[in-house]
Amino acid sequence: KALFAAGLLALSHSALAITVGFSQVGSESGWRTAFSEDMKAEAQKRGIDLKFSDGQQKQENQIRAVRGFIAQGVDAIIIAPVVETGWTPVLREAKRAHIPVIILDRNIKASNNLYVTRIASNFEEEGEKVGNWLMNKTGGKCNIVELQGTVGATAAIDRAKGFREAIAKYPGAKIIRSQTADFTRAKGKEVMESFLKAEDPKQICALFSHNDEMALGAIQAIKEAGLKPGKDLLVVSVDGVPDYFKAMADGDANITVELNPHLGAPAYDVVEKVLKGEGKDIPKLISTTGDVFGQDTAAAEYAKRRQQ
Ligand code: GZL
Repeated sequence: KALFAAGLLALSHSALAITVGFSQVGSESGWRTAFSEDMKAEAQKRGIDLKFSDGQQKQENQIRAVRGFIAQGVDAIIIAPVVETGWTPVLREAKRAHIPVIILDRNIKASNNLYVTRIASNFEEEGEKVGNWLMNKTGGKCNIVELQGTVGATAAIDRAKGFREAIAKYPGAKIIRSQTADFTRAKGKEVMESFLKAEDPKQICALFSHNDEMALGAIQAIKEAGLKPGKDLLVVSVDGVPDYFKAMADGDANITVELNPHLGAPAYDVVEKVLKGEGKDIPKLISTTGDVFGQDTAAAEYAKRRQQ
């Protein structure tokens, strides 16, 4: 009898547990892995059965994973899309299967009746905040090289846009080189090396990197070229990963705009609301944008973050 009761309990428990399929971009940056860890930890905390899929930065892997979640009949699907186009067909399949979809972080070009909401930072604002800081620091006179994020990713498209808007009114501010380094540290180093060969390094006033990971690679290249990053060549970026706070504390980088990696709680709040039938008044965009952090608080912030 006890065995039977235990079986029932287990059954009822599993019946109660929400199953969520999460299709993640990949593990290209420290920010991305912090985001993934948060999604797993928060699911664990809430007793949510999370099916996690790492897309290795390829959209076809992400779409295949979403199709798998639909076939498994998960209760909800969460997608962190690598690029903005190409999502409509698979989102329609999820809709036909009556599985709610939530978009996290980067944006997609698809009708917003195909997903419940998007939770993200305002990437354009991030680019503007970096541009404004740099113009204040340099009095609007600066030859800038730019490491762009993944081609087709709204984080890259909009950070580039916001940065350009911020520097547009300064005729002395010029972007003299711009190239994608796919948000990774290795490519960031590689592309920065090519910039330093193509230009007279003494003519480069600043590096604007779309994320800290690429900036950390570029800092190595700047040092190997015999220059002092953060001094001879200003370094400004986005994300706020611990290693970058260390670089700022060491004087090798100047500022970053923090990007919140803790998207688990707001995402699962939406899932739980929708599954209880309370999803109708959820806004189509839930967005927060981080603050600018600099060298003055870097050591303290680093000490706080590396323990997390
Ligand atoms: C932006 C996010 C970017 C991070 C990078 O929200 O999509 O992707 O800035 C990551 O670190 O690769």
